[in-house]
Amino acid sequence: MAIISVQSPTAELQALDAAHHMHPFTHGSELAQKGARVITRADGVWLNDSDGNRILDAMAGLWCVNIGYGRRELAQAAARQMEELPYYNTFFQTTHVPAIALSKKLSDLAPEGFNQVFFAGSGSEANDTNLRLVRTYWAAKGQPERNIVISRWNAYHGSSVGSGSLGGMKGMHMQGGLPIPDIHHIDQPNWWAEGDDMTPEEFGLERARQLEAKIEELGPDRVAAFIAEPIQGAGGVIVPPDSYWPEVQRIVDKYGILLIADEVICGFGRTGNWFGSQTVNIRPHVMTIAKGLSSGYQPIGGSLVCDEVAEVVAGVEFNHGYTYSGHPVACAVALENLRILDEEGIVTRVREETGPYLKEKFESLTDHPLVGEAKIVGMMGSIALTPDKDSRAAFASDPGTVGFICRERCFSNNLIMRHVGDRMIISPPLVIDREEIDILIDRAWQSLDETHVRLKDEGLMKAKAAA
Ligand code: PXG
Repeated sequence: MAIISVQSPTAELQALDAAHHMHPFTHGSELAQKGARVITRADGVWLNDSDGNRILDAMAGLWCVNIGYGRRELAQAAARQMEELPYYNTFFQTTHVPAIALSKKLSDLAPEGFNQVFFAGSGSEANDTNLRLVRTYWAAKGQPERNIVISRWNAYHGSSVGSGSLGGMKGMHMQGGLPIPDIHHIDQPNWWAEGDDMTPEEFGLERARQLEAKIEELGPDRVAAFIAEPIQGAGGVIVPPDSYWPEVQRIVDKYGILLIADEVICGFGRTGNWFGSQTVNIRPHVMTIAKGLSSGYQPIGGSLVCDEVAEVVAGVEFNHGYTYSGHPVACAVALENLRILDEEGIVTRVREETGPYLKEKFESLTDHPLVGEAKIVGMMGSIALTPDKDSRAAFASDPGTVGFICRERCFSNNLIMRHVGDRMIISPPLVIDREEIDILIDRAWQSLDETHVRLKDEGLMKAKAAA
């Protein structure tokens, strides 16, 4: 058989992929019929596929390639580390230099009072760590009955049994026996879709107070923690009303429960600060990290743990860890990634320069007849598609029908912009420049126009009847 390479014909690669590769979150036989898109190379914000297309990646892979593709320094850091020490573990009272250096660097970057990190291979693993960590914390303090974690519907915290249970994706809960016990969910602060005739501020308070009501319902001495993304990502880039987080912080403080901020998407500059918690001004006890930590160049995640929790857990043996906790190559690459983010001022540039420029352009999409609200913080944004802006109506078609059409139009215009239901979302590499932002917005506008024509042709511009 011929060698499989980027030179192989696309159809051949697709056939082999369909025959042997099971894809995540994919209907296997549908994809096999259609054929997967084969990505071959990438640089900066641009992807190349096997058909020679050059595609603007407005999702930074899966929200992770913060420094952009093709940075040789990271490849070189990996090669150096592989030659020196490709693997050793951090169990059984051993350590190594990359894990030491990365944990020190993370402690320097994190808000005051975060000086410990527990490494994992991914965000899912890190949230599994967090579930056991907060329960271990309360047990060590003599309150083992405090084992409930409250989360939010439509949250995404990972795909393992523990993290998938923490998440609030109903489609995931339907498969494989999730959620595990003692995890409860409250509603997300999605004003556009669920705010009815409340103002955003009233609605933000109402959604935050669901946390208080849930704690009272379950029993304040049973609740260990609340977990949330500062800004919900995979749930549709839901930017909460300004009233939301201060009220959540008040409630967390009042009941003395732990706050886990899932920073897997929001961390490492995505919102214009090192951590999303700084942008929304909250004081978490634990922060989940992954993705932008290595800009996706190596699989690595972790939990940043505040001093109070770290000290209590240090008093017991925490029977938890992964073969690749603190993998030396992943740590070396993450360290180089953080050096670049830091020394090249990329986070500051997002906050002060390219972020505001993108915001202005992105918000101008609301001039398009299909676009209701446009919300963006730093470099994560979403637009709500609607058949009627004034009433904030949803489409009469099944949720996601219109979003899917729009996503297909974006693909064919060489723009990767995703859909969550009928919201379109972006999360480009943080290094995107003004010229590339202009291209992004032009292609988005063009795709929206084409979507609009198609919706009119197919009679899909109909509003869902009010409930
Ligand atoms: N927390 C958050 C907030 C995430 O977004 C995870 C945890 C899990 O990380 P790992 O590394 O285990 O995947 C994520 C991951 C999507 C999509 O469709 C989003 C993620 C993963 C896969 C798909 O938007 N986020």
